[in-house]
Amino acid sequence: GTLDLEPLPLYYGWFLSRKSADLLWKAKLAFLERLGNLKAFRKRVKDFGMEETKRKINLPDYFSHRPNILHCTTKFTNYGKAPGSEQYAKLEAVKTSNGKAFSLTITALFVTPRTTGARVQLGEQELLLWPADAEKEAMPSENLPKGSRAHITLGCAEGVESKQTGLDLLEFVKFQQAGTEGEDMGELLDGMLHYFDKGLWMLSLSKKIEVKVIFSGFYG
Ligand code: 2AM
Repeated sequence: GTLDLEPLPLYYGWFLSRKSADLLWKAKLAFLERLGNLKAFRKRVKDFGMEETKRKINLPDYFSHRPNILHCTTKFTNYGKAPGSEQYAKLEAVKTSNGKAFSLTITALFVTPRTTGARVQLGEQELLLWPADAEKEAMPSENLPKGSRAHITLGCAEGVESKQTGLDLLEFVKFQQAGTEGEDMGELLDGMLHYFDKGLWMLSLSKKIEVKVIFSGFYG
């Protein structure tokens, strides 16, 4: 078919509408502002390469690399060079979903010494677009649920690539799979804050955020 002659995108994913992106960005800023001012956080910043401080920590500045377009990557195809790219592009769901609108559910926001992101809970329809090996590729020795890597990168620390956000999310998932919900740090904004080991913070939202998205390839 003609598909063989068409270049593959850099990646496929769901792209947030302008309105949804603004909403999520505001939620992120509120979270970072509050977390950076929290005593419990200011006391646990060793993994962030900082010293305990009485002053507010500027987390929006710490995550200095901000994505241009908020999106949830489904498959990084690297113009066809990444393993499994052709197969993915040929999936019936991928072909029929191009340019189609979806709604994604965000259940949590998280911060690690490397990245900050939003956890995305995929529904049945969305899972059809999720690569079968996404979690295995990231963590070959683990058996993590399909879709558990799904996220929206909201920022990266200096020198960190955005790919890291999904890997960081899987660190939380590993804890949760092992039955560890982290240390309860109480309520923060519209959720419950949990601290896991090694600078991993997660805000589980009591009211999930729904975002409007369009599925498509990104060519860069
Ligand atoms: P992200 O999905 O965590 O933000 C372009 O680089 C996009 O593809 C980014 O959104 C990035 O990370 C994602 N990406 C880059 N390399 C990747 C890889 N090897 N596996 C999965 N996603 C990757």
